Amino acid sequence: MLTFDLIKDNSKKGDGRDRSRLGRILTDHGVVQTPVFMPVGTLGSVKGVSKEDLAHCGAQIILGNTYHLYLRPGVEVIETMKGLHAFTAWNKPMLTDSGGFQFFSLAKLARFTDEGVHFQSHIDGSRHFFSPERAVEIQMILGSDIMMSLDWCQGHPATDQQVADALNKTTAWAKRGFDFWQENGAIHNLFGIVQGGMVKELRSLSAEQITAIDFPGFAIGGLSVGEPTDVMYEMADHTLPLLPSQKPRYIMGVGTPENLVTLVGMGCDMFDCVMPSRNARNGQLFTHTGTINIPNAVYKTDERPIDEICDCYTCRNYSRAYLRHLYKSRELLSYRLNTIHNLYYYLDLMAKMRHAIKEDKFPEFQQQFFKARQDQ
Ligand code: PRF
Ligand code: ZN
Repeated sequence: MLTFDLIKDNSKKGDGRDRSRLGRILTDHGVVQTPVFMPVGTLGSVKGVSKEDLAHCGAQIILGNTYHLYLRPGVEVIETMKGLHAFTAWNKPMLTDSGGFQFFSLAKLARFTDEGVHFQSHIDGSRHFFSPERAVEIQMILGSDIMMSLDWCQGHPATDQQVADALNKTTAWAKRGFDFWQENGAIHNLFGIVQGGMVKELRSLSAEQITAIDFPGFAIGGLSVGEPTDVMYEMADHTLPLLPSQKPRYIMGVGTPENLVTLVGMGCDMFDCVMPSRNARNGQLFTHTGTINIPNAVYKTDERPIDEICDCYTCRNYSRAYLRHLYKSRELLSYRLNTIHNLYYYLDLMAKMRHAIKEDKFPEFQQQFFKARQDQ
């Protein structure tokens, strides 16, 4: 069973503007220091990098996707291989998403009913069905340290009626998934997900219903689905204080470095996003003054590393000019080196935030972080 030690909670002091928190999540595969960023390894692999690369980047926990792993290689294979940890040789904590969001992003192929989701494989068109119970059962077989409830993520824009329907289904499914988990030994951990679109009243209602269930942790879903950034912040700011302070709070699929620094200040503990890894493969690299696009001609003979203050393997060894050349030549090494840098940047940013919170300097950290970008 999950233990969450809340080491520090700044919402309890000062003027309430800094609500950052410092914590530790204890799982069967080790400790996770929060606030934490989880690199995305949809198919049980963070694209382009090895577990040694991930360790160098400072990854404490990675995220896998139930939907993808269920379709390929299939639950039977992973069960025979004694679970996702043994299969992938990743022996640190792992979180799996339930599939709720994949059905949303592959919506043409999915049909939602009260019972669950009927969907067609994006690989071969075969027909499948996930009930909230089945989604938990599969994640228990995968052996994920933190499992997510099956939810319904409503896109943006949507009518209040659509948002309310998705919310009601999400609550009913959360209860069913939770009961199934309890009846089957309550092994590992199961998080509930708050929905409610961009409507504060519906966010409040969803938070009330989901937190009435005794999940070991809570997530905010349905954000960063096409709404403007200030609306995303408004919704997160509204919802985070409605979640119990003694349990971890996870905002799903968010976001940019700026988003992370802002949301940590609002009291969010966990994040995941494909951005650092996906953008690396597209040649967009993060630096402390903003992003650079490595194919740009200005880097043709640039001898500097991606970011002069970065200690990652890529920055310690390679020039922008060489990385540009690798990228333009579609060399496989380009994917690995760029991904190492971007993940190191994200994970180091989280480590710096944890340090600042510990030292009672988070507001100053936030200010400096945004100033370095303005000075560009
Ligand atoms: N639900 C689930 N996974 C998610 C989301 C969600 O709403 C999001 C939304 N940003 C990302 N991943 N289950
Ligand atoms: Zn670097």
